Amino acid sequence: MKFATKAIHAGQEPDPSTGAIMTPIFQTSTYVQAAPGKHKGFEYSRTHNPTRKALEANIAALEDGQYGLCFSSGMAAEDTVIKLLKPGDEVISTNDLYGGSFRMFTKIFANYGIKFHFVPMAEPKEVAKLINKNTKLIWIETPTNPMLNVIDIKAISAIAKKNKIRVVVDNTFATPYLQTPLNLGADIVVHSVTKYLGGHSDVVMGALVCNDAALSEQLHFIQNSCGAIPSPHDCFLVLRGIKTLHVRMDRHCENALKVSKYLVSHPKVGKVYFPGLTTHKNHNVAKQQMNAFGGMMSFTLKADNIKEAHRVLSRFKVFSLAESLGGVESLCGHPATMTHASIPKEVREKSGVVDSLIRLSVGIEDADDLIEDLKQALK
Ligand code: P1T
Repeated sequence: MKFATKAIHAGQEPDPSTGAIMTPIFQTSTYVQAAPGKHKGFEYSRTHNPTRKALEANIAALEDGQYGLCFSSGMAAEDTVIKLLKPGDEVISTNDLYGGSFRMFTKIFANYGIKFHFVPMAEPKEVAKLINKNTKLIWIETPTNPMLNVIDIKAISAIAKKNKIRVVVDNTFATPYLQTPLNLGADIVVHSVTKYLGGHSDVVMGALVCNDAALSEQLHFIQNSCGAIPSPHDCFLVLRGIKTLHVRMDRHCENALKVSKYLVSHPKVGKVYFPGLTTHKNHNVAKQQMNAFGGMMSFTLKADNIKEAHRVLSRFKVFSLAESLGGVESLCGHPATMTHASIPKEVREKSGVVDSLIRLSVGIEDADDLIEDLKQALK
């Protein structure tokens, strides 16, 4: 089945009791058993829920994976992956990643004896240098948040495979419509479903997808033991959101390309980071592993200071100043004082998160209105 058909149908059957075409919201915590242990596959909703099951099957199908698991947030999904590890284990992660992931690795799991190394992964050979017998996981985010670096999933997965190390890819920015990491050699795909999959800025959720039955059992064991599951109602909203994922992504990509070209030509703009520009450092890798370039971009101002960035941000009329991304509406943000405020200035600047960096989540409004808004905000 092709992507658009899977987005609408995968994991979903008309409800057998009524024929309802939409998967019902099974708003129940428990299920009646005919006798102890005699049930229809559902015992307790932390363990299994039919609405969640439909969504998990749907997201797995979109990622060309066998097994999907949904969580109460993207961070809860990431937390589950790191809980596969033991004290003494090491993780090699991209140095440019969502600030919340960096915070969880360095402020929570480092205290449990797990060691994290952060490297710029746009050059795969940087990863090979850090591998040792304790390395258990390579953590890729591509395109990265907020610098839009593109990491070669195939090249890094090949290095990992040789060393029997698992590769995790945070596919939040690309979505499975643009990139399927499992097909490129990754072992686990992570999503902040909150973003493009949900698509309407009304749900916080996370997901994992993998192809290995034993690994999926382990992840399900942690999901059930630790309990960070999403509500049936949120699962319904995301099932509904995903039905238009491909249509929304086409417009996000089209608008973002237009906006990036406008920014490149603007006299007050310094650098523009967008994988769709031929000047992007890894544009060729992006062309190989992505079907299109997504709706996210960042740019700097020639006047590189927080005051000027805040001035521009305060003038937007269509772009809303907000954390998050991937909804139908355009958002703008200031990583240095918002999503990446928990990363020390000298660390964030090394990966390009300078004081004037502005991140855009280009929505699916009319591109002319978005460009007009940028024009008046940058005046
Ligand atoms: O917010 P949550 O659903 O828990 O997802 C965390 C997360 C994981 N991975 C990536 C790449 C992300 O961008 C995020 C969340 N990001 C934002 C809230 C943001 O504004 O960048």
